[in-house]
Amino acid sequence: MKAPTRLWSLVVLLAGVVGTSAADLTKITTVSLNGSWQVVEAGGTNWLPASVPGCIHTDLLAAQRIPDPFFRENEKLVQWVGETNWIYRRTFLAPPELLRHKRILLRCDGLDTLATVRLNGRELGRTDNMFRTWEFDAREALVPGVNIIEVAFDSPLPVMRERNAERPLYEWIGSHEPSGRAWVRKEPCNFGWDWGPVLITCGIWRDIQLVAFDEARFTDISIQQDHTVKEQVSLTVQVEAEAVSQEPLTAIIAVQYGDKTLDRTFIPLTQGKGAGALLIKQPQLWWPVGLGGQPLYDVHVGLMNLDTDLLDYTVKRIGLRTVKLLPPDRNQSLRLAVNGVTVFAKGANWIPADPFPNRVTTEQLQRYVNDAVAANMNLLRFWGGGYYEEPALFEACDAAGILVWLDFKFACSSYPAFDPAFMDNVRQEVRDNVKRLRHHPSIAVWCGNNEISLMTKAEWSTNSMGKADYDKLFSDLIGGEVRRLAPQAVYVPGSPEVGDIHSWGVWHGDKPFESFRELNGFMSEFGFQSFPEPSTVATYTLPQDRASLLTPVMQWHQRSSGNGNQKIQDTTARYFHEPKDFESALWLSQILQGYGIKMGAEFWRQNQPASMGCVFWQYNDCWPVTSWSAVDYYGNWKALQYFARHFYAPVLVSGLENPTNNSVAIYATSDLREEKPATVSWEVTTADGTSLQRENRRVTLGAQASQLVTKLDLQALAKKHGADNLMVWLKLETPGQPTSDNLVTLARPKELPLVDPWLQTDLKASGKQFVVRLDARHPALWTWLELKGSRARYSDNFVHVRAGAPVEIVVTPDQPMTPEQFRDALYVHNLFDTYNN
Ligand code: BMA
Repeated sequence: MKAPTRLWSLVVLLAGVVGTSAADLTKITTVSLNGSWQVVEAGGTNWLPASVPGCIHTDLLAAQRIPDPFFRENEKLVQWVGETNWIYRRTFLAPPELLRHKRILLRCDGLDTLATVRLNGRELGRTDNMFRTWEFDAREALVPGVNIIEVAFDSPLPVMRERNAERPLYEWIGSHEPSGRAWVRKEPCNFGWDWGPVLITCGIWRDIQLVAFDEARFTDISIQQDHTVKEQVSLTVQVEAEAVSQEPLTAIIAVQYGDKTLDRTFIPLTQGKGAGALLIKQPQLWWPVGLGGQPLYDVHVGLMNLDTDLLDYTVKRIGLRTVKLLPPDRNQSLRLAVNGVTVFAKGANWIPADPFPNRVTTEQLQRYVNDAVAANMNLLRFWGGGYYEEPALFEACDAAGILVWLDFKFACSSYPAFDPAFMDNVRQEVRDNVKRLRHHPSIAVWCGNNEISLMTKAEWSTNSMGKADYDKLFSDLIGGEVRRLAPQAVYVPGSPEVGDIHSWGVWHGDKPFESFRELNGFMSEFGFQSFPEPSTVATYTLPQDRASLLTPVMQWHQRSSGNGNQKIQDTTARYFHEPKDFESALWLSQILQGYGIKMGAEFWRQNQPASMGCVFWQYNDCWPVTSWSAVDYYGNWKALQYFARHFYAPVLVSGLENPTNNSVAIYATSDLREEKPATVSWEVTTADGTSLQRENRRVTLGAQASQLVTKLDLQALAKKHGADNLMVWLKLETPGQPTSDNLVTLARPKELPLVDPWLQTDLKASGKQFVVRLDARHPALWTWLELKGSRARYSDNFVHVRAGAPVEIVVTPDQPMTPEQFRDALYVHNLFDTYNN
């Protein structure tokens, strides 16, 4: 097609001169209906102010109609909210230019969940899936001037009860949780989970707007990459448009990197469809963090009529990469390969950051992702019991090089795959979300569900989902849609299912941490709980609730089956001495958790490629609670997150003790893509720090490999000083990388005859930061800083301090502090003083 000159100027315009603001120049009129609404209990008259996007609980909180559901056992007091039907409404002015359009849609990006939508009293439609994008024809119902929109939400509970009474669906649920959630396409963990409250909410949880146009608009844009020819990547951009008129349509496509337009093309659309190719020479590939950079390219797409009016415009930010998930073979586990390079996956499982998604800010999401990078993770698994996350979370992962294992939102329950209406609903949900998300380079794996294969048997029964229906839903329907809409994407029907492992013998099976070492593979879940820190516990307790770990309020903020708090206490007693008080017990549980997870993580890294993934359960929390998380609800790093920064470091020295023959194997592990010279050194001391033996060895770290450096035979030293008394201090130094330090003991920490470390603290203020220098006469294990009453970032924490090896920790308080205030607030703890000495 010959391009008129105006077209070329549009191309230039699209490809950078005005960038994304080109969207404002299209012939589509949008009117946002976000903002101030009102809400009332169905049948009532007492309208309260409401916010959109939002949900009923945050509206009731703002109107002071409910207490904070996180405080003590208040959750019980607000259960009526989830049982109630609610009506949202607002008025808005329809400007004349809106009403002049031929097609006017009401577009709802998220309605949670059973909603009836009315405009000026006329029903536009009903919804039954919070994960779908709903569009309704609004043209007939709109009037000039003032309009009233109303969205009425029914409680999902009656439907769940009714349908489950007819045909119960087997599910794993906690004792406070309602049955039958699988009947409703709503965030599964909104009904509670073994780390989350039962706060069944409703509302307009994403944007709502009117979208009006006369000629056409985009309905779909997909981009495929071809990496088969060296030094170039070709893109195939497929475009679909909805046309109101018969007029010919053209799409213009341009790809831009920084402010440089690399290629552009025009595609005439036939019946609203067309595809065009773009070529990128000398492509800069996107890599997971640690293996390379994260360059992002913008694909601009404009839609035009014969007069070259810009009808619609959009931009997709992509990264150039290939991803494969390679099946386990003889000596290698399931593993990811990005751009042909295998990746040892290091990460954790992401859960929703709040029961009320509207409370989660973009800044918070970015911080979580930055914190994952800071802890040397390269993968987050967005677990299947939550919701399909906001673009901001995917964008943060794209920019940071965090790979995403993305579960579709099905978890721990059998689902009614025998019900055609349910299947149709899921099909739409999958289409909406695959189309919305597939361009993100961070998404490495799409996964049908969490753990449903574990409850699937040949036939349906009171404790199983039938295999044929399982396959119909997860392989045929969801898998089929992913293959069709994102043919280059990796899809697996479930986790664990394709060689990944959920290892729960330790927490749910009461096995010792050492049993993590009985398995190799791609560990997509394993975990152990800890309490949040005292400042977080203080947010949901009164002093009397802190009398012990087992008070009713402490138990309420613990949702694991079995007695979770007791389990933490019992496990603490297996590895450590009894903590001297409540706060020490909280902190010690975090050290215990970090100690256990480290044992697994280091072992699996040592054993690559027999293990090629370590993704612990769980990264974050959705409320202040005792759980498996590494970062608590308020974003505080638990000890585990600091431990992860070390055990996930690109270059790691670690040990494997064998108390039966008093030996310690020393491993050096590197995720770097090139070989490196390194020095590994070790020193054996007694628990009071007396040096018994030291040695070092020069090694070549293999690229992306792990090696046994040496095996120390400590028989003689054990005989002389006692095996429990021995500590092996490891160090690995390699140019350009932080030093990796580690400590291995033959005995569990409680057997170590530790002495008072005589810890010395020195403070230096430097701008908004404080440098805390720690020095000790004897080993001070897991030394940590606490700023009472203030939140802060710590460059490290829970570190071992030894005589002659002072440690400096940089503390950045969230709010500025004077040196005096800092000194008063600072507490320095270590393992020794958690005990009654
Ligand atoms: C796994 C997860 C979650 C759960 C966790 C802890 O099963 O998939 O469902 O929260 O274990 O029990």
